[in-house]
Amino acid sequence: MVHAHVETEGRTELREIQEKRLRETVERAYENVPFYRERLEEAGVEPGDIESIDDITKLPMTTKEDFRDEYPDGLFAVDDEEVSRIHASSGTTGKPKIVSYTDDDLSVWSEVVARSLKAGGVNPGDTVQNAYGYGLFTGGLGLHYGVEELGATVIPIGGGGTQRQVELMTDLESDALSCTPSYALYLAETAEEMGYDPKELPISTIIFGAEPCTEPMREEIEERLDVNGIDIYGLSEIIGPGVSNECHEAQDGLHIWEDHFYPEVVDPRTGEPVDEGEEGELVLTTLTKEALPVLRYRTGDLTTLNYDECECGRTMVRMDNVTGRADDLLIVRGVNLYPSEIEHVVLDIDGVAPHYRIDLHKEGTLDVMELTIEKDEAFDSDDEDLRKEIMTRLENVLQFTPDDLELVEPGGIARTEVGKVQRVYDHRE
Ligand code: DLL
Repeated sequence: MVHAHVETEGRTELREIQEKRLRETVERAYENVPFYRERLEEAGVEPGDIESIDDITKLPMTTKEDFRDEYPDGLFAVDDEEVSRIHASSGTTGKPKIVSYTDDDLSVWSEVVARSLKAGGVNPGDTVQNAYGYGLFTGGLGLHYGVEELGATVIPIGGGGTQRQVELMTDLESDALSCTPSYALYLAETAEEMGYDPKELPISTIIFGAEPCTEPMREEIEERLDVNGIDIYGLSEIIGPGVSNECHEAQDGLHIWEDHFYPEVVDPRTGEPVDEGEEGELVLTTLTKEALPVLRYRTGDLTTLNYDECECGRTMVRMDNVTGRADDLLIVRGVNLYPSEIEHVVLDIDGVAPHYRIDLHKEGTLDVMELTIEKDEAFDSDDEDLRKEIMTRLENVLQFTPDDLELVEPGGIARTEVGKVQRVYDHRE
């Protein structure tokens, strides 16, 4: 069962929709955004040159820096009066990226989030407790209106206040929870401390996103709370949550709502398209956005596209779960490592809790990595054995071991109650 008929549309028909919408989007960007007109002219492209989807590669790419340079509204394609809502994504450095929506954009957003929820196994009539932060962050309001569009009930509790979340969830018999994966674990721990068995909580689905979640982390969430953990992906620059979502039937990749967002995957170093099925950086083009059309946006997120048929019947392409970003890459003593690779190895080991941090320092000219890992509640063996096992596995799988490995007691790593979790602290600058 799908939310919208187009989710099972034939690929040929879908392509026709995409082509028509791509032409309209390029036209809109060219006519209304001086930045895009200039970029297209530099590239020697006119809107009329874009006839088929394959012509998309003629278009220049848009980057995070372009959003920063055009701060606050240089990329907007409509007058202020037509803008119904503003959101912003706070980067760790510099100005936030400001994004805008017309009424129609907001309708599209609710629609794609409703599709996402339905794909994730949430149904009209269900109650969804929305624990994403409300405000400039797109998570809160994005999920909120999607739940309403689906015909489900939303509890707009927002982030934090975890004891209250647990109580309300129990009293109101919430069917689903939407939050970051790290918060789902924190909620499970809090429930335990309050004397609840997390498995007995009424929720059967968690719609998690906004930060990476490796497979061992997902298993931990599903097992601890006895839920289905469903991945929702999105980013402010494109719309917010609801660019793609896993279906509960297959739980094997996230269907991209391709009638609104056109995906490509490129080599992060060269920007050239990779072969089908190869990993690379996701590049997205909006196909219907009015206030902020975005051409070939380099998301920084690493994934692969899978055009195989899905058992759920949806025909829309699937992307792999995003477990890393091109700019997450750590270069430590000349070795290239993604934090998600370390997480994958470490969380698979018995005795380890899904909480860790990576600290990088300089000692003279040498990079030094300190890995701090929390022991699991059930762990009752020798620390030295666990330490050895972690080191051996890291060496065997990644040919890399940290300079210092510290094991801490359960609860020893600070939790993130609001916002996105931070696991890497690079003190080298
Ligand atoms: O995080 C939108 C969102 C809200 C998505 C709620 C899902 C749920 P931004 O703050 O602009 O928007 O951050 C976007 O977060 O480029 C990814 O790097 C990361 N991200 C988002 N969803 C996922 C996910 C929201 N499911 C950036 N898995 C993106 C991994 C994700 N990373």
